Amino acid sequence: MKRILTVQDISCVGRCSLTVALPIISAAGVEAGILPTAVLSTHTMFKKFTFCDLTGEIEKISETFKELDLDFDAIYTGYLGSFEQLKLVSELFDRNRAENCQIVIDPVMADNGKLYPGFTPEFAKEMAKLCGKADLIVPNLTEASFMLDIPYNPDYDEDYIKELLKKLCTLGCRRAALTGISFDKSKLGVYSYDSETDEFFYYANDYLPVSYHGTGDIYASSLVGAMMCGHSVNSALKVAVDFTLECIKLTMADENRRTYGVNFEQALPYYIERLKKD
Ligand code: PXL
Repeated sequence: MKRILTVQDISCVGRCSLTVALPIISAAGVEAGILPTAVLSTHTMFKKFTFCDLTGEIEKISETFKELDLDFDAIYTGYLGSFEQLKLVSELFDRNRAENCQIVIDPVMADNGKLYPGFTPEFAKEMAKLCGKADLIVPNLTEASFMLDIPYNPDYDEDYIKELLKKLCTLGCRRAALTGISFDKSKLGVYSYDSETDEFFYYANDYLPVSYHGTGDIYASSLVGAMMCGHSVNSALKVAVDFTLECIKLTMADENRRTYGVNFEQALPYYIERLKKD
């Protein structure tokens, strides 16, 4: 069985970061090791939340993994909250990256043209440096724009996206995949570029006119799960688009839904079936 390590916070309620990554990766039949970077009562989009920083644990845990020869088939990072955490995670990559370990970075920090609370343009530039160490990064258009220090342009065309993807790979990562890309109002998907083969790839499924918090974490987690159970990167990018859409459909259909998160739990049986196909 493959084992991954995912490094991100625990938001106790709100369906994001580890409370999403752990069940989704487990559903893929992959062991999910976790390194919690902080414990919050909810994610930071709630009007009130507690925050307990675990930055001081990162190096100790990482060194202990190394001493115990615990290795990982992938290291997947999500929300990271400070410059210090970026530095420590960069060191963790150097220390805990075994041969053939895939590093996947979701540079969670912004959406819809705006940084999330607590993030700055300087942080985005440091995140860009961390992304240079990845095999695959999965920013949305806003995160990509902040990391490259260019204006956010939601009126893009295909040439613009291709150019952006090439620029993202000049950060040093092998592949970049831009999430939430749409060229017509009926479809939404992912556009990726592999700098080693010089190949682009686009896959889209139905676009639904709603926006729920946490879909990015669901996308990245289901992508890593699919990659770890034998899907090629392009096939895993597709699985994650289809699963995220299924989660959104179920959320829309839930009349009693709470005001946060996505009903990914009810879509897990779909994910398990979807993983059996290309
Ligand atoms: O969904 C991304 C995320 C993860 N963790 C925390 C967040 C957010 C987005 O706002 O606040 C703590």
